[in-house]
Amino acid sequence: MSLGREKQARRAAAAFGRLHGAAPRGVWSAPGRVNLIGEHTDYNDGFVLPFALPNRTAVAASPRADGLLTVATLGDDGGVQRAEPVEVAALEPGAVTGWAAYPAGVAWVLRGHGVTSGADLVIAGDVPAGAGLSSSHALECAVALALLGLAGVPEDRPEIARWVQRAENDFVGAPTGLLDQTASLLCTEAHVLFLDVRSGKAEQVPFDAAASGLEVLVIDTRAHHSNLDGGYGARRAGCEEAAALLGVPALRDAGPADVDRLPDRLKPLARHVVAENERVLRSVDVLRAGGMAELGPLLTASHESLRDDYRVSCPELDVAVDAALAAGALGARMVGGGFGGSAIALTPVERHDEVVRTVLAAYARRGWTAPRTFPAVPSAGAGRDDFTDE
Ligand code: GAF
Repeated sequence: MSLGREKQARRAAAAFGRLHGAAPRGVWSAPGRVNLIGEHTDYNDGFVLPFALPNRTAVAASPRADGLLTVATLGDDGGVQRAEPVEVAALEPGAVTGWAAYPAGVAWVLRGHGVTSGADLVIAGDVPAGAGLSSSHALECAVALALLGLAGVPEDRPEIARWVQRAENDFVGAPTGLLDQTASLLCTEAHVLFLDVRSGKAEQVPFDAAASGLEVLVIDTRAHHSNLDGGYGARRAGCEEAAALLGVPALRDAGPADVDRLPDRLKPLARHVVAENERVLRSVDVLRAGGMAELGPLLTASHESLRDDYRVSCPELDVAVDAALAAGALGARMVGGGFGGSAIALTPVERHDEVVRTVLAAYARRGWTAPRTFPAVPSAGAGRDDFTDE
């Protein structure tokens, strides 16, 4: 187990002990993700290529006999925030709001699959929230594994991903696709996950940027991102309308010629999805052929398409991408839903300092909060955290 993973597991277990006066039955954790390429393609039945971050959310859990679900979360300062306890049997969409809706939503979905008893959950983690790095799905996936683990239900990860999606869509109210929870549940160390969302076919593709003298630098712009704000849902609805007008099940089935048949207002959305799917396939070809630097132009083209056609970027993301490229990154793009959150820059290791310095300077010139930057390597997916006390 990585040091970071063990640290979060121990923090969650220790806080559990303090709150409940006993050790938890177990600790489960799940990572945030970076999507190398394939943005806003998942709900169009397309292709994505994420990897798991070393940053994780851990959930220390024990069953309860009284049917209540209690949730507490440990802050960075060691303070604990406790949600109002809820009865699992009484959960329904709208009954719980705010951060506690994520674990409650998972319990609500799992109740329909035989997991009906209550539990005490204590959460600790280091996935930055609102940074487009999938903190909400890390939390939901860790809670799902914890509740299933406590109930002794065998894990079917693709199925769990669909359950977590349902919690997010129908309980939390965010109309998100399958990218984030699948990444959190299926990614493995040193690989990107090539997922065909329509078929569910998932392939682990080796990814070692360091072997090519490169790194994937994450730039968290600190501009707040949320999939609940309406912009995400509007893009999704536009794609569904475009597919219906073309008479295809999803934009996955459209080609460049189809885009021209659409009304002007829908053309840019469809153009992005068609081209982005193609870029994922080309990226996988590059990686299979042992390339890495050749990913750069594909990443930048993805950003330009998200900025100009899909229109989900924002000034903070564009400045981060432009500054990184100006300082020698081979390619850069926003990741996740957009409207804030994080960008990635494929950066030669010897240009790391220069890229970071240039991005920070560009932000400082505009009077913006300094972004947080860190290189990310593909890390382990979700699982149970067994650690021993020496
Ligand atoms: C968010 C969503 F949760 C994903 O499902 C995906 O659509 C992504 O935005 C955009 O690619 O992270």
